[in-house]
Amino acid sequence: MKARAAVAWEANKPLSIEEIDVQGPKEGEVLVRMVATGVCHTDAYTLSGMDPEGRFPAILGHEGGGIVEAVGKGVTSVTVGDHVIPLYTAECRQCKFCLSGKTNLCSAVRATQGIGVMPDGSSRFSLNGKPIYHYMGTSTFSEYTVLPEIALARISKAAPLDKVCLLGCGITTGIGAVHNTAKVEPGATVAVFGLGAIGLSAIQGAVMAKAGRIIAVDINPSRFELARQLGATDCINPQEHSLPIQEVLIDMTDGGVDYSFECIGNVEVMRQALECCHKGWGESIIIGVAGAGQEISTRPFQLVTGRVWRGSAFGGVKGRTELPNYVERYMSGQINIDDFVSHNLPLEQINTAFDLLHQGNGIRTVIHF
Ligand code: NAD
Ligand code: DAO
Ligand code: ZN
Repeated sequence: MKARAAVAWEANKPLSIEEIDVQGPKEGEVLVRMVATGVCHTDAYTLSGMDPEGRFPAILGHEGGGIVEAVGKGVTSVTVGDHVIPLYTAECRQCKFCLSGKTNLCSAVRATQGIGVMPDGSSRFSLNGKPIYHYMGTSTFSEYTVLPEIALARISKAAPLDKVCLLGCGITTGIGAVHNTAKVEPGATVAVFGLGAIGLSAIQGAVMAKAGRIIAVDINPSRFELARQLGATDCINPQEHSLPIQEVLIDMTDGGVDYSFECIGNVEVMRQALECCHKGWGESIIIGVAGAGQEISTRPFQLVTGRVWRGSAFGGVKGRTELPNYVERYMSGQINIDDFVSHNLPLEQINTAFDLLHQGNGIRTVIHF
């Protein structure tokens, strides 16, 4: 079938709207009609050429909401007409990772997903016979996309797809990192570095966890209003302080925070986020994705004296099992998504969404098909 899609022909070039060919779903696969998709910092990162897994030409996008159009042989967990959120972290429920009870990472389709193809090694996208790679196993910047059945969360049909698409990445990641990775407890002091969709969602997660103090840190002060509205108790711009930000935070919190979250992808900030943690027990969670080849550093004594460094992918959330409940929590007013949608644009204007992201203008643009 034909589909309108935004194709990334090469790194650092605007996406190009094309009418591509999409092959139907093979065994275990599902064809999804996308209704809406967010544009995340990670899409921009891959388009910049800094992502070691980035292959071109590709159809980017991983924060989508859509409707099942057709299913391949053997598919049992979704049916035509179901509303779904694509998962870049699949959940097969059978692999060593899924069965471990220790992680949401799943190995079932990981190897092929990482090189931009479906589990059988081929792509379902092409133009004039030339294959176009998948991206993160999701490729939500296409009107029609194909995913393995195990990479789809089936959600309530009552939920607006142009809002809950953001649960496909940013909002779930921030909330999940607080609950599943850090396990923030009531009364805890929390610092969140970077107030994009991820950091602002970590703030809402910290409020849900009943954190006592939530310190929001960003160099873009236009982010502070929403941070406060979501529950930040303090907002700090490191550029307004002469001392290193970790020292400022330690002074403010009688020795450091209980939990910090790095939601930027900056290795210098990762160090600040670790070092502002309280001696003996403070934990820092890395969520941001740093450029290829970059490394983190600190004095080992920071760890010897009890600070802990962790990382979190998709907030530790098992998508097929847990995402439907995130959708329900949005529907019942417990999760804020609406305030994160700063712009709505048609697919044809997707490059404007990348411009807005680079300008730090708004939180999330939602693309409508
Ligand atoms: P974003 O660009 O919308 O937000 C980043 C924020 O960081 C901005 O407000 C910016 O002003 C601020 N910032 C930049 N430099 C700073 C500094 N030195 N000190 C303080 N603040 C600074 O990005 P986003 O979409 O919220 O994504 C954040 C990061 O999370 C990205 O690296 C993205 O790739 C990553 N990510 C990770 C996962 C995961 O599962 N681990 C999932 C989604 C996104
Ligand atoms: O299982 O080896 C693996 C990798 C899983 C990838 C998980 C994604 C981590 C965060 C990437 C940014 C998401 C938008
Ligand atoms: Zn698995």
